[in-house]
Amino acid sequence: MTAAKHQPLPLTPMQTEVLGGLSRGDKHLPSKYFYDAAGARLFERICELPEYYPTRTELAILRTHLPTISKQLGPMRWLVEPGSGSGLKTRLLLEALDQPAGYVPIDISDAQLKAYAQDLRQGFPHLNVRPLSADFTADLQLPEGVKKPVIWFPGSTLGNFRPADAQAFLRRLSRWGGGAGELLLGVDLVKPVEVLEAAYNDTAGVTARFNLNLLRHLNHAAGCDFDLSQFRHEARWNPQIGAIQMFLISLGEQTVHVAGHAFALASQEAICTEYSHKYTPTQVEQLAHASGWSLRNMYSDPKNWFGVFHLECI
Ligand code: AVJ
Repeated sequence: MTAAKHQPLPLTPMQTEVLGGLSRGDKHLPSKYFYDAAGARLFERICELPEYYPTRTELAILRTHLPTISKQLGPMRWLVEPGSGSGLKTRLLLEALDQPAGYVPIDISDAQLKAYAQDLRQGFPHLNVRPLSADFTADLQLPEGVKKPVIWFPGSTLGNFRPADAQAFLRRLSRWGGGAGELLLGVDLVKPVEVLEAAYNDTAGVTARFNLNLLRHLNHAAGCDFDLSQFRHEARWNPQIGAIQMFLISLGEQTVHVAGHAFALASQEAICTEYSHKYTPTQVEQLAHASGWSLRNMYSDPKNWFGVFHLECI
């Protein structure tokens, strides 16, 4: 078969998303593509940074309150984790649960999921691990027999959703396993802007590398030609929407290509790469209520910087 040279190749889903985001007046790139292997390693380093408080704060809350949470959940529960691989936090929860019926990690990357499940079986030889390879934001079917699941969504990953999407996602979760489950939701809370901005502008520059790595990943995986030396990292609090936004700022006038399509960038033009919404406890409760959940308990740290919300299906 001969293909005419000028005929464009069909676009991959990733290229379609990138093209869509760069075609907007306010340019965006999808934050889910931060996490290639290098990005995942950089994120692990972010979690160790002195400025990045969420991971260690959530861990401290769990260490303090897991005995209580476990008692309230009761024995023989299924634990379901959309987006598997929260490592230590999940291990602590599994250790605290009273005779868990099983654990269902859900991830889009089948290879990563299998490796994670194998690893986990080593540490928990008696645990029934049932990995599910799926897009957890789409409709999905939990394994047969998983009823009244305890859904575990830590790390303030919910903050990456725009509020309307967060609501739709929580609504979907309320129907998993036929409904009437419970949800343990970790959410980063509103706090002084200096603390928030420092967490995303660390002095060691790891977050900057994490942000720029998105371009490197897209160059490899989506046929782009971003010149990483022509962008700088910026993160700032957006008070209108209550979110930290990360940007890559074009250092000069330039043209970038995505699968043969050209995009002009003005000097200082910003590409938004991530939203990290922060909530007050009241806002979380309202969001939960609007999507089929009611609050059983909220656990926090002494400074109220992070919340672990125990929700139950209405
Ligand atoms: C993993 C999405 C919760 O928003 O704080 C860390 C990702 N971005 N530093 C966050 C992130 C920059 C993180 N989440």
